[in-house]
Amino acid sequence: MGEAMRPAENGTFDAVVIGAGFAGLYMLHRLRELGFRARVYEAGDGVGGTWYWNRYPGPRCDVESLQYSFSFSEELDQEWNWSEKYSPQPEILAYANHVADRFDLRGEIVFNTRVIATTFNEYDDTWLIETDRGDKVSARFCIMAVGCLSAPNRPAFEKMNDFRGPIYHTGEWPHDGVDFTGLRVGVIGTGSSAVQSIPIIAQQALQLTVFQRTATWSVPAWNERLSAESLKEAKAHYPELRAKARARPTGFYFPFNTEPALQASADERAQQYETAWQRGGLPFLGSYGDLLFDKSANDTIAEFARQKIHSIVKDPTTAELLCPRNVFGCKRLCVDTNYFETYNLPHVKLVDVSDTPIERFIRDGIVVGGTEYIVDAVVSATGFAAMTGSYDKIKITGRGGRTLAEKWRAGPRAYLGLASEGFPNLFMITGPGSPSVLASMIQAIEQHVDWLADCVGHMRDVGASSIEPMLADEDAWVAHVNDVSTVSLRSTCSSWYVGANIPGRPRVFMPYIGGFPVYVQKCNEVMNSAYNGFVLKGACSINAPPRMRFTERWQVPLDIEVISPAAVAAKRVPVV
Ligand code: N01
Repeated sequence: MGEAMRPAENGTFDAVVIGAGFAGLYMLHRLRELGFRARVYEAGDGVGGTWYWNRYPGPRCDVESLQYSFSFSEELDQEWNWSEKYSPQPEILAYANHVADRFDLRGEIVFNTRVIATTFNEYDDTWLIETDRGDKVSARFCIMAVGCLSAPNRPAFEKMNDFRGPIYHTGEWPHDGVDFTGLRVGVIGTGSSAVQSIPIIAQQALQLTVFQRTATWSVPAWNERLSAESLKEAKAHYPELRAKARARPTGFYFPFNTEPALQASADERAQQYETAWQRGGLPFLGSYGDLLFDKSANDTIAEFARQKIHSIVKDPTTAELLCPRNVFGCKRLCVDTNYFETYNLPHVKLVDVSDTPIERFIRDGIVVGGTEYIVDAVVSATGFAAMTGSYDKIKITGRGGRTLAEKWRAGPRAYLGLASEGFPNLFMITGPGSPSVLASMIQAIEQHVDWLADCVGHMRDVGASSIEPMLADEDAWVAHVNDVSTVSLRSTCSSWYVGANIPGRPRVFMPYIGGFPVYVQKCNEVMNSAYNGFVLKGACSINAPPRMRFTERWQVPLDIEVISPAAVAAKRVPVV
C-alpha cells in the first residue's frame, strides 16, 4: 500500500497501530492471530522504525544481536543468521523486513502516511484517527508504537540559515548515503550516534571537527563476525538463553557480578575491570553490583575508564578533554569501535563547547568563542526528544476534550507505561513509566505487546467496550517510578532519561528503573487480578479470569542470583 496516489481511507478497524517499527510489526502480528482487523500507519516507506531512519555511518545495536531480536518464534530464531556480534543497521533492517514478509504483515500496513491526530469518541468508545494523507478511520483501540527515540532534537543555533553546506541529523539520514570524501566535516554531539559515526566519517573526511559539550563514557564493543560454529552452538541453546534473558534486570543475559565494588581490594577491582573491559560492551557495568547506586563505588570504575582514555589518546590535552567527569554510566553508556583512537588522527580535532557554547553558524562554518571552524558539511548528532517526543507530534485528544500534551505538561503520566487515565483504549508500547530504554528494547516491546494482546483478547471475551487506568493507581505508579529512580545515580545527571537534553522540558525520570523482571511481575499481577487498577466498561463478567494466550512466557520467577528479595526490598537492582 505504498502507492503515491492512493485514495484516502474512511474505514473502521478493531485497532489502529501507529508505527511499523519492531513494536508495530509485532503488535500487528498478535492482533492478526487474535482475528482482529488492524491497520498500521507508518510515516516511512518501509518497516523498521528506528532502524529505518538511523542510516548515519556505522549504526549498530549495542545489545548482542543474538538477543537483540524477537524471541516469540523459535522457528524465526533458528532460521535467521546474524553475521556479527553487534550487527549493523542494514542487517537489522533486513531482519525487520524478513519478519514483515515471513509473517505476511505488509498487507495491513499503509506506508508514507503520518498520523496527525487521534480523538476519542465517548459515545461509542472508539478513536478517530486522522493522517496527513486525508485518512479518517475509526478503531476501538489506538496503539502507539511510535518508539522512544524517534523525534529528532534539532537545536536551533544562531544564523544556521547562513551556512551554505548541508546539515544532516543522524536520526534522519539520507537513504542513499552521504559521501564525505574530501570534505571538512563538523560533528555536533558526542552521544551514541556520534560515537558510532565519528570513526567512520573520519575515514572519509579531509578534516573532522567534533564539537563536544559533554564528554562521553564509552566501552569497546570488540565486535566480531559470528562463526558458523558459534551460531550453531548458540542456536542449540536458544530457548534457555531467551528464558535467562527474561529473568534479567536488563532483559538480556550476560555474566554479572553482584558483589559490591568497595568490598574488593584495589588490585582485585583493577583485575575485574580489566577483564570486563576486554569483554567489552554494556556488560562492563556489570563488573560490580552497586556501581549505579554508590558514588564511591562508581568513582572506581570511572577512574579505571579515564585511565583507559589516557592510555589510548596520545595528546594529553585531548585525552583530558575526552575524560567525562560525571557518574560512569549515568547517561546511556556508549559502545564503540575505535572512538577514542580516532582522536589520534592528525585531521581530527576536538572542540570543547561545554563552557563556551556554539556561538553561531557562518557561511563556511561554526563559530565558538570567537574562533571560526571552517566546515563544508555538518552532522547534527544531537539526539532525540526522548520517550514523549513522538507523542507530542500527534494531537491526542481524550475524554472531555483534554489532550495528552496538556495532561503531560509537567511530565508523562501513565499506568505501567501502558495507558493513561482519561485516554481509554489508547495503549502505549514501551511508554514512559515502563523499563523500555533501560531494557533490551525488543524484549521490552514483546512483553508489552503480549500483555496488550491478551488484554484486548480478554476485553472481547467479556464484552468490554473500554479500558482505562484509575487515577489513584496511575498516580501511585508514577510516584513509584519516581521513587525507584532516586536510589539510582542515573537520576543525578542531565540526560535524555530525565528530559534534560532539551531546554524547557520538565525534568522527570521517564523509564522504570526497578528492573525488567520486577516490572513484568507487576504487569502479571495486574492481569491475574482481572486488571487491577483499570476500569473495564461494559464487561459482562467483571471478575472473569483473563485467558493468557501470549503472556504465559513472561511468567518467569525472579532470578534471585541477580535480584534477591533483599535487593528488591532495598530497591537496589543492579545495572538498570
Ligand atoms: O543522542 P544523545 P544520540 N550543543 O542525546 C549533544 C540510542 N542509540 O542520538 O550530553 C552542543 O545521546 C549532547 O550533549 P550533552 C541510545 O540509547 C543507540 O547519540 O547534552 N551539543 C550529546 O553529546 C542513545 O543514548 C545506539 O551535553 C549538543 C549529543 O548531542 C540514544 O539513542 C546508537 C547540543 C546527543 O547525544 C540517543 O543517542 C545511537 C547543543 N545545543 C543511538 N544539543 C546504539 O549504539 C545536544 N548536544 C545501539
